[in-house]
Amino acid sequence: ACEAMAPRAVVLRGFARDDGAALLRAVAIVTAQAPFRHMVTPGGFTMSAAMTNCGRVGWLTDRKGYRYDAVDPETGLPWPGLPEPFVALARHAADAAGFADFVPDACLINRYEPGARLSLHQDRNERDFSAPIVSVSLGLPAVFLFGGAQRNDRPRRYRLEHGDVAVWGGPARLAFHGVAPLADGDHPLTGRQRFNLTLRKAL
Ligand code: MD5
Ligand code: FE
Repeated sequence: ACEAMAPRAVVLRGFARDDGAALLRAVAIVTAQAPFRHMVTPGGFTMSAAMTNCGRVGWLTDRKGYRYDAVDPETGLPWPGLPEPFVALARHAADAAGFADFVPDACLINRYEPGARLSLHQDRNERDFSAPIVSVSLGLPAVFLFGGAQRNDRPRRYRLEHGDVAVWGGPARLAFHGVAPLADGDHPLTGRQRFNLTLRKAL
């Protein structure tokens, strides 16, 4: 099942459900080397979602700004490589959404606990906005807020569940978006947590 949010932006319902356990095992391997942490925004706020990365570069924020870096500032080590199941899923999902030959080089992993949220923002730190972004939801469901090109555009709300995969390309690639505060719950694979994998071509 495929639901269009906007031109060239779709939700593939349940696309990753059968791979959920394997993807979560890969998350555990990545986070053993690059632990989840709460980053600080340039404005000095600590983010409620915990984050880490894998791939050639990882997305960071601190008092100096937003950027990609090849080194994890917490460990001083390169980020762990992209797990093969992440790469395969991203390619297959992009393909199903009409983006041939998507090769991600970075994955931001977000972890939400009850109450954690992501305020409206645009993803603008990548070099090539023509590549899509593939987002995989695992664990507890969330309400995704999908706005427009302007911060003031009233967002539409989409419930994203375990195994749902969203692919953002075209004009939607630069839409404002966010995640509403996570409702409490208990998921058989993740407990009181939601994970989101955001696969990007950053370089
Ligand atoms: C999440 N993460 O659920 C979301 C999923 C992030 C982030 O937003 O930056 O870590 S990715 C949703 C997304 C990506 C790119 C474009 C659009 C949505 N969009 O145009 O709506 O943790
Ligand atoms: Fe985003």
